[in-house]
Amino acid sequence: MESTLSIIKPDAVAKNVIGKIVDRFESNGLKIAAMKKVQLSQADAEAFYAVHASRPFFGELVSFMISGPVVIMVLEGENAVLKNRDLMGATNPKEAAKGTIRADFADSIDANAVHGSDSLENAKIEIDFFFARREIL
Ligand code: RTP
Ligand code: MG
Repeated sequence: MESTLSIIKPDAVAKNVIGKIVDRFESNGLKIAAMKKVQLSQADAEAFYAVHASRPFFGELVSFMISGPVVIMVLEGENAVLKNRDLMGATNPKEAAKGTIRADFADSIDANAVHGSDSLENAKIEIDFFFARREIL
């Protein structure tokens, strides 16, 4: 059993498709072990995406992530990290495979609907960043 972190980004929350995205996870064998709606601060977003701090898109990424509320989840299941990445599709929705969350709900490489941990190691770090043990059930 693995756990991974998922974020429904501000664009998808604004589009009112939280339920449709959660359904993709539940329909594909992932369980919602924790879930909360949060308005990230600039400091939250900068710390969460610190690995990208030197990238040219960092400023845009941070301002996009704080442009409205997000929904943060811990997903649990077999191969949860990879399964979530497969369900999400490619970073750029134009390149995302048919039927993936980004192909169906994302508008651009910035407003790309969801975040998902990219490794088991990062999943643990990201889950600890947002959730206390008692919030994960
Ligand atoms: P995420 O971390 O949000 O799940 O996305 P990802 O792994 O598919 O992509 P990553 O390389 O980690 O990049 C994080 C987010 O930064 C934005 N980005 N913009 N303009 C660009 O070239 C560019 N590249 C990445 C995307 O919003 C991406 O989700
Ligand atoms: Mg990433």
